[in-house]
Amino acid sequence: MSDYLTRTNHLLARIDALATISEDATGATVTRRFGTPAFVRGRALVQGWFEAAGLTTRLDGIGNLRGRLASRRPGAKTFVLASHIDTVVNAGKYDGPLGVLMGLNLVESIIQQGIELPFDLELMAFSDEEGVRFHTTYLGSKVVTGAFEPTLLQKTDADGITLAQALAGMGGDAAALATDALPAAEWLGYFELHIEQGPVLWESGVPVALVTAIAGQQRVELTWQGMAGHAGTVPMPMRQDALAAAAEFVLAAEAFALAHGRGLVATVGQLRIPYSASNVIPGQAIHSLDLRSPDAGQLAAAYADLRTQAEAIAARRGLGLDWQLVQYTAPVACDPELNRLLGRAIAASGYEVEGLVSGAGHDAVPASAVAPATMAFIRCYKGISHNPLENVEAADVAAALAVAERFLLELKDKYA
Ligand code: HGY
Ligand code: MN
Ligand code: MN
Repeated sequence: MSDYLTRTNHLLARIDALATISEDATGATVTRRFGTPAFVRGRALVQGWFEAAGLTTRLDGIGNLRGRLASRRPGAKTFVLASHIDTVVNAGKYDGPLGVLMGLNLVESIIQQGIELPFDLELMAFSDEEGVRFHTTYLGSKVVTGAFEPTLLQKTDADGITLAQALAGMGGDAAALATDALPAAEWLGYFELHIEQGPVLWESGVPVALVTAIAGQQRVELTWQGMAGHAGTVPMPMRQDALAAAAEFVLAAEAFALAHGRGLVATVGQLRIPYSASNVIPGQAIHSLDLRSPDAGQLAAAYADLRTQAEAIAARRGLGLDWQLVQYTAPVACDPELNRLLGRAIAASGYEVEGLVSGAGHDAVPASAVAPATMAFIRCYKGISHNPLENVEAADVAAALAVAERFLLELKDKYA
């Protein structure tokens, strides 16, 4: 068995161990949202592995786990290897943790081989990439890149707990967030390994690919305000049914994205009806809208068009509409020079060099604002993600590990 396959089996065993830690006490599903006790337990397990590898670790104010391997070169800059350890609800095991534990395996190998790097390596396990709890993503990487906006501390979760309160509850430190940033001048680059979360590599049979760009996102919350009423007595033409209006908009968003081909995607993933009952006409409906495109112009046009359509639906049905932009992240291009080196590592490992655009957001987005950043995608089962069926083949992970190790050695030579 190749050394990489042996190493892969070891890190996949760690993935399985981490996956047993969940907010779901039955263990039937994997959920570790930012700041929850399950998240803290999972992070502690990973921190133990960081320390066993010989990394100097710390937990920063936003709850990121950070492990540093210092170079002997005076004044060395820092190259960051990272991904996230928070999850969505009822998640797969690999989205996030695979990148962190592959990064750890690379660092372990560098230490064991006694390889001297001309730069510091900082391995980061970000605390909140998904944004599931506070509906705004990249909280961990925004702190590290100096992009965290203090107003975010007042954001509340579904239980009315503010981010500031959540930090206090998990041992975080809101006062430290500004100083937890890695100064822009110290960054050498950023590299993230992540499952593709899409079907391209699965269909092509290629185990690993470089990422050329990451799609932009618009996350919106819509609140439809109608009139609750008796399901048996209010004639249909007199209703102001908030859920019917929301449903009409959901289908309009789907139709709009379908009409615009692969570039644009639109998703309504969350919807709630306050005070819902089977015999009550919904008076209010609140739902998300997640719009993505690699093209900033297409994203802006879709956002404007769908907002106009929503307002027209509300007017025609006699409802109020509150349209709140929760978060906007622009599309980003990955660094051409890092991709040149990563492409060389892929080719040298015997694989065709494929470049993919990521429809999923990643912590490489905030990182790209302060440093050259790129990613490598690992083939995953049918491209399924954000789903317990998420899976990888050990051979594909081993292939990506070999490529990533070659990439780090390419960087070593470049900065020697
Ligand atoms: O939503 C995303 O794109 C990522 O999984 N956070
Ligand atoms: Mn992810
Ligand atoms: Mn995800």
